[in-house]
Amino acid sequence: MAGFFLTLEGPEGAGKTTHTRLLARVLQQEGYQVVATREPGGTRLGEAVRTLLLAQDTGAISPMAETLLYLAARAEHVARVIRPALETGAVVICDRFLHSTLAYQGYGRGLPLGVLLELNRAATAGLEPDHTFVLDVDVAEGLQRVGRTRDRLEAEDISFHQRVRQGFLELAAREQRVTVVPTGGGIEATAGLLAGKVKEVLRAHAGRK
Ligand code: Z5A
Repeated sequence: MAGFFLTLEGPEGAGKTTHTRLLARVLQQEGYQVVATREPGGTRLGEAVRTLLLAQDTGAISPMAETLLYLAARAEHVARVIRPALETGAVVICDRFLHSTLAYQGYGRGLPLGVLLELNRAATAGLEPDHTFVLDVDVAEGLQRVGRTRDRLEAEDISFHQRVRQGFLELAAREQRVTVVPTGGGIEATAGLLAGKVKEVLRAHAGRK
Protein backbone atom coordinates (compact mmCIF):
# COMPACT_ATOMS: atom_id res chain seq x y z
CA MET A 1 0.00 0.00 0.00
CA ALA A 2 1.25 3.50 -0.86
CA GLY A 3 0.79 5.22 2.50
CA PHE A 4 2.20 4.62 5.97
CA PHE A 5 0.23 3.46 9.00
CA LEU A 6 1.44 4.80 12.37
CA THR A 7 -0.23 4.08 15.69
CA LEU A 8 0.24 5.85 19.02
CA GLU A 9 -0.38 3.69 22.08
CA GLY A 10 0.12 3.72 25.80
CA PRO A 11 -1.59 3.71 29.20
CA GLU A 12 -4.13 6.29 30.39
CA GLY A 13 -2.93 9.87 30.28
CA ALA A 14 0.21 9.06 28.31
CA GLY A 15 -0.58 11.91 25.93
CA LYS A 16 -1.81 10.07 22.82
CA THR A 17 -4.51 12.61 21.97
CA THR A 18 -2.13 15.54 22.50
CA HIS A 19 0.66 13.95 20.47
CA THR A 20 -1.56 12.73 17.64
CA ARG A 21 -2.52 16.36 17.07
CA LEU A 22 1.01 17.76 17.43
CA LEU A 23 2.58 15.06 15.26
CA ALA A 24 -0.02 15.54 12.52
CA ARG A 25 0.88 19.24 12.42
CA VAL A 26 4.63 18.58 12.20
CA LEU A 27 4.23 16.04 9.40
CA GLN A 28 1.87 18.31 7.45
CA GLN A 29 4.49 21.07 7.68
CA GLU A 30 7.00 18.59 6.22
CA GLY A 31 4.66 18.12 3.25
CA TYR A 32 3.07 14.79 4.14
CA GLN A 33 -0.62 14.18 3.51
CA VAL A 34 -1.84 13.21 6.99
CA VAL A 35 -5.02 11.59 8.28
CA ALA A 36 -5.32 11.64 12.08
CA THR A 37 -7.94 9.43 13.66
CA ARG A 38 -8.68 7.47 16.83
CA GLU A 39 -10.04 4.24 18.26
CA PRO A 40 -12.59 3.45 19.22
CA GLY A 41 -14.03 6.01 16.83
CA GLY A 42 -13.28 7.55 13.47
CA THR A 43 -16.66 6.57 11.97
CA ARG A 44 -20.29 7.06 13.03
CA LEU A 45 -20.50 3.45 14.16
CA GLY A 46 -17.13 3.69 15.91
CA GLU A 47 -18.12 6.81 17.83
CA ALA A 48 -21.40 5.17 18.90
CA VAL A 49 -19.51 2.08 20.08
CA ARG A 50 -17.05 4.35 21.89
CA THR A 51 -19.87 5.99 23.84
CA LEU A 52 -21.18 2.58 24.85
CA LEU A 53 -17.77 1.22 25.84
CA LEU A 54 -16.65 4.21 27.88
CA ALA A 55 -19.92 5.05 29.66
CA GLN A 56 -19.81 4.22 33.37
CA ASP A 57 -23.45 3.05 33.26
CA THR A 58 -22.58 0.31 30.75
CA GLY A 59 -21.08 -1.42 33.79
CA ALA A 60 -19.01 -4.61 33.68
CA ILE A 61 -19.25 -6.60 30.45
CA SER A 62 -17.61 -9.90 29.59
CA PRO A 63 -14.06 -9.58 28.22
CA MET A 64 -15.05 -11.24 24.93
CA ALA A 65 -18.10 -8.97 24.43
CA GLU A 66 -15.85 -5.97 25.14
CA THR A 67 -13.27 -7.21 22.63
CA LEU A 68 -15.84 -7.80 19.91
CA LEU A 69 -17.22 -4.27 20.35
CA TYR A 70 -13.73 -2.77 19.92
CA LEU A 71 -13.20 -4.96 16.88
CA ALA A 72 -16.57 -4.09 15.33
CA ALA A 73 -15.55 -0.43 15.54
CA ARG A 74 -12.12 -1.32 14.09
CA ALA A 75 -13.52 -3.29 11.16
CA GLU A 76 -15.61 -0.29 10.10
CA HIS A 77 -12.74 2.13 10.70
CA VAL A 78 -10.26 0.13 8.62
CA ALA A 79 -12.69 -0.42 5.76
CA ARG A 80 -14.04 3.13 5.55
CA VAL A 81 -11.22 5.39 6.75
CA ILE A 82 -7.78 3.81 7.25
CA ARG A 83 -7.41 1.60 4.18
CA PRO A 84 -8.83 4.22 1.76
CA ALA A 85 -6.48 6.88 3.20
CA LEU A 86 -3.46 4.56 2.88
CA GLU A 87 -4.43 3.85 -0.72
CA THR A 88 -4.19 7.58 -1.52
CA GLY A 89 -0.65 7.64 -0.06
CA ALA A 90 -1.46 9.34 3.27
CA VAL A 91 0.37 8.90 6.53
CA VAL A 92 -2.38 7.68 8.86
CA ILE A 93 -1.85 8.40 12.57
CA CYS A 94 -4.22 6.42 14.75
CA ASP A 95 -4.64 7.11 18.48
CA ARG A 96 -4.85 3.47 19.71
CA PHE A 97 -5.26 0.31 17.60
CA LEU A 98 -4.19 -3.35 17.84
CA HIS A 99 -1.74 -2.95 20.73
CA SER A 100 -4.49 -1.50 22.93
CA THR A 101 -6.54 -4.65 22.34
CA LEU A 102 -3.55 -6.80 23.29
CA ALA A 103 -2.69 -4.68 26.35
CA TYR A 104 -6.23 -4.08 27.71
CA GLN A 105 -8.16 -7.21 26.70
CA GLY A 106 -5.07 -9.47 26.78
CA TYR A 107 -2.83 -8.36 29.66
CA GLY A 108 -5.62 -6.43 31.44
CA ARG A 109 -8.63 -8.77 31.10
CA GLY A 110 -6.70 -12.02 30.66
CA LEU A 111 -7.82 -13.14 27.16
CA PRO A 112 -5.18 -15.16 25.23
CA LEU A 113 -3.07 -13.00 22.91
CA GLY A 114 -3.27 -15.61 20.12
CA VAL A 115 -7.09 -15.42 20.09
CA LEU A 116 -6.99 -11.61 20.05
CA LEU A 117 -4.51 -11.58 17.16
CA GLU A 118 -6.70 -13.98 15.18
CA LEU A 119 -9.88 -11.95 15.78
CA ASN A 120 -8.03 -8.75 14.93
CA ARG A 121 -6.77 -10.27 11.67
CA ALA A 122 -10.35 -11.07 10.67
CA ALA A 123 -11.60 -7.59 11.63
CA THR A 124 -8.88 -5.75 9.70
CA ALA A 125 -8.49 -8.16 6.77
CA GLY A 126 -4.86 -8.44 7.82
CA LEU A 127 -3.98 -4.73 8.07
CA GLU A 128 -1.30 -4.08 10.68
CA PRO A 129 0.46 -0.86 11.69
CA ASP A 130 3.73 -0.19 9.85
CA HIS A 131 5.09 1.22 13.10
CA THR A 132 3.77 1.72 16.62
CA PHE A 133 4.94 4.23 19.23
CA VAL A 134 4.14 3.46 22.85
CA LEU A 135 4.02 6.68 24.86
CA ASP A 136 5.00 5.53 28.31
CA VAL A 137 3.98 7.02 31.63
CA ASP A 138 3.96 5.83 35.20
CA VAL A 139 0.42 4.58 35.98
CA ALA A 140 -0.26 6.92 38.91
CA GLU A 141 1.05 9.94 37.01
CA GLY A 142 -1.04 9.08 33.92
CA LEU A 143 -4.24 8.73 35.95
CA GLN A 144 -3.47 12.03 37.63
CA ARG A 145 -3.03 13.70 34.23
CA VAL A 146 -6.44 12.38 33.14
CA GLY A 147 -8.12 13.91 36.21
CA ARG A 148 -10.99 12.94 38.46
CA THR A 149 -13.81 12.24 36.00
CA ARG A 150 -12.97 8.73 34.90
CA ASP A 151 -14.61 6.66 32.17
CA ARG A 152 -15.51 2.96 32.51
CA LEU A 153 -11.98 1.70 31.83
CA GLU A 154 -10.11 4.46 33.62
CA ALA A 155 -12.14 3.57 36.73
CA GLU A 156 -10.61 0.06 36.85
CA ASP A 157 -8.32 -0.58 39.84
CA ILE A 158 -4.63 0.29 39.79
CA SER A 159 -3.48 -3.33 39.29
CA PHE A 160 -5.47 -3.48 36.01
CA HIS A 161 -3.67 -0.36 34.76
CA GLN A 162 -0.31 -1.76 35.88
CA ARG A 163 -0.90 -4.97 33.88
CA VAL A 164 -1.84 -2.86 30.87
CA ARG A 165 1.31 -0.76 31.08
CA GLN A 166 3.45 -3.88 31.56
CA GLY A 167 1.70 -5.36 28.54
CA PHE A 168 2.64 -2.42 26.32
CA LEU A 169 6.26 -2.63 27.48
CA GLU A 170 6.43 -6.39 26.91
CA LEU A 171 4.93 -6.08 23.43
CA ALA A 172 7.46 -3.36 22.62
CA ALA A 173 10.35 -5.53 23.84
CA ARG A 174 9.19 -8.34 21.53
CA GLU A 175 8.51 -6.39 18.34
CA GLN A 176 10.99 -4.37 16.31
CA ARG A 177 8.17 -2.29 14.85
CA VAL A 178 7.24 -0.96 18.30
CA THR A 179 9.19 1.92 19.88
CA VAL A 180 8.76 3.18 23.44
CA VAL A 181 8.82 6.95 23.93
CA PRO A 182 9.14 8.16 27.55
CA THR A 183 6.89 11.14 28.32
CA GLY A 184 8.33 12.27 31.67
CA GLY A 185 10.08 15.32 30.16
CA GLY A 186 6.84 17.24 29.49
CA ILE A 187 4.77 17.87 26.37
CA GLU A 188 7.25 19.88 24.32
CA ALA A 189 10.19 17.53 24.91
CA THR A 190 8.03 14.48 24.19
CA ALA A 191 6.71 16.03 20.99
CA GLY A 192 10.28 16.67 19.79
CA LEU A 193 11.43 13.16 20.70
CA LEU A 194 8.46 11.52 19.00
CA ALA A 195 8.69 13.66 15.85
CA GLY A 196 12.39 12.80 15.52
CA LYS A 197 11.73 9.07 15.80
CA VAL A 198 8.78 9.22 13.39
CA LYS A 199 10.77 11.08 10.77
CA GLU A 200 13.55 8.47 11.04
CA VAL A 201 11.04 5.66 10.48
CA LEU A 202 9.45 7.48 7.51
CA ARG A 203 12.87 8.12 5.94
CA ALA A 204 13.79 4.45 6.31
CA HIS A 205 10.46 3.47 4.73
CA ALA A 206 11.01 5.87 1.80
CA GLY A 207 14.52 4.44 1.32
CA ARG A 208 13.09 0.91 1.03
CA LYS A 209 10.53 1.86 -1.67
N1 Z5A B 1 -9.33 0.39 24.57
C1 Z5A B 1 -9.35 -0.98 24.78
O1 Z5A B 1 -9.57 -1.43 25.92
N2 Z5A B 1 -9.16 -1.81 23.72
C2 Z5A B 1 -8.96 -1.35 22.46
O2 Z5A B 1 -8.80 -2.16 21.51
C3 Z5A B 1 -8.94 0.07 22.26
C4 Z5A B 1 -9.13 0.91 23.34
C5 Z5A B 1 -8.72 0.63 20.89
C6 Z5A B 1 -10.27 4.61 25.03
O3 Z5A B 1 -10.53 5.74 25.73
C7 Z5A B 1 -10.30 3.48 26.03
O4 Z5A B 1 -10.53 2.27 25.33
C8 Z5A B 1 -8.95 3.33 26.68
C9 Z5A B 1 -8.40 2.01 26.18
C10 Z5A B 1 -9.58 1.29 25.71
N3 Z5A B 1 -9.06 3.15 28.06
N4 Z5A B 1 -9.49 3.96 28.80
N5 Z5A B 1 -9.93 4.69 29.48
P1 Z5A B 1 -9.82 7.15 25.44
O5 Z5A B 1 -9.25 7.15 24.08
O6 Z5A B 1 -10.74 8.24 25.79
O7 Z5A B 1 -8.82 7.12 26.61
P2 Z5A B 1 -7.30 7.25 26.53
O8 Z5A B 1 -6.79 6.70 25.24
O9 Z5A B 1 -6.72 6.75 27.77
O10 Z5A B 1 -7.08 8.79 26.36
P3 Z5A B 1 -6.95 9.88 27.36
O11 Z5A B 1 -7.52 9.66 28.68
O12 Z5A B 1 -7.60 10.95 26.59
O13 Z5A B 1 -5.40 10.05 27.51
P4 Z5A B 1 -4.30 10.44 26.42
O14 Z5A B 1 -4.91 10.66 25.06
O15 Z5A B 1 -3.21 9.48 26.47
O16 Z5A B 1 -3.75 11.81 26.98
P5 Z5A B 1 -4.09 13.33 26.55
O17 Z5A B 1 -5.56 13.57 26.53
O18 Z5A B 1 -3.32 13.69 25.37
O19 Z5A B 1 -3.42 14.05 27.80
C11 Z5A B 1 -3.98 13.96 29.10
C12 Z5A B 1 -3.49 15.17 29.92
O20 Z5A B 1 -2.07 15.06 30.11
C13 Z5A B 1 -3.71 16.51 29.22
O21 Z5A B 1 -4.00 17.46 30.19
C14 Z5A B 1 -2.35 16.81 28.57
O22 Z5A B 1 -2.12 18.19 28.43
C15 Z5A B 1 -1.41 16.18 29.57
N6 Z5A B 1 -0.15 15.68 28.98
C16 Z5A B 1 0.01 15.06 27.79
N7 Z5A B 1 1.30 14.72 27.61
C17 Z5A B 1 1.97 15.13 28.72
C18 Z5A B 1 3.34 15.06 29.12
N8 Z5A B 1 4.29 14.50 28.35
N9 Z5A B 1 3.67 15.58 30.34
C19 Z5A B 1 2.72 16.15 31.12
N10 Z5A B 1 1.41 16.24 30.79
C20 Z5A B 1 1.04 15.74 29.61
